[in-house]
Amino acid sequence: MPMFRFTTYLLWLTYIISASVTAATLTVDVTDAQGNMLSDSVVELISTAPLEATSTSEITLPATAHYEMRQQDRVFYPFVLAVPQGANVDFPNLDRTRHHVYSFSEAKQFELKLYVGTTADPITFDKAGLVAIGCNIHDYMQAFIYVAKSPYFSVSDASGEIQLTDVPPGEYQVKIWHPWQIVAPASSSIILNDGANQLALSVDIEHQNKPSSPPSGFGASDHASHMMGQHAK
Ligand SMILES: [Cu+2]
Repeated sequence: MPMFRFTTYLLWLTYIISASVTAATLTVDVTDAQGNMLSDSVVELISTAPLEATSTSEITLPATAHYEMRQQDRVFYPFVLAVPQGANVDFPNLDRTRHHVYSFSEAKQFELKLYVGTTADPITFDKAGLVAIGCNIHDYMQAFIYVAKSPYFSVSDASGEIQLTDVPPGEYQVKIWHPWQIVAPASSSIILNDGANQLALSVDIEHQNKPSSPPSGFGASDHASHMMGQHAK
């Protein structure tokens, strides 16, 4: 009996301690090798402590979250989208030109044949990994969907900054990815404490221009017209 009580007491103590733990936030500043702020980098935190891993798996996907890879002015937006594994992503076409969105990536192969407006069903990204998105009509159109294993991930903004909030304190493996990286950066590890945490990361990239729509009448839309046997716009 006393043993039982002691165990119960310990369980309660553990419960109280874990319940009192406040969430960590992490601010990551991402730069290239020259120190320039780098947007469109994905940072993902993967728990390396078994206890945290359990709690991570219990965290359900933000099912209500709406993920979207739109086509506007014959460009995909956003250029880099990060979603949790299992997310549904819509591909609305805001152009009057039809697009033919596809991916041949191992993490997800799909094809949305020539369409205008919103496709009927979203595409489900059920496998973690990287999905390169293209358009069959407009070769220069390109975007990436990073399907994260962990619920703790984000994409760096124009100032190269990433904010991760409500992360359980603990030890994490830090993965970083950028579409123009020269080699896959080695992952690092971090111990997140209650409250604010800071991290600076850099990725060696080969600078490129983000896909942008060519001047009206150039190549792409003419090509589309031929493909469809009619004027797209
Ligand atoms: Cu297109």
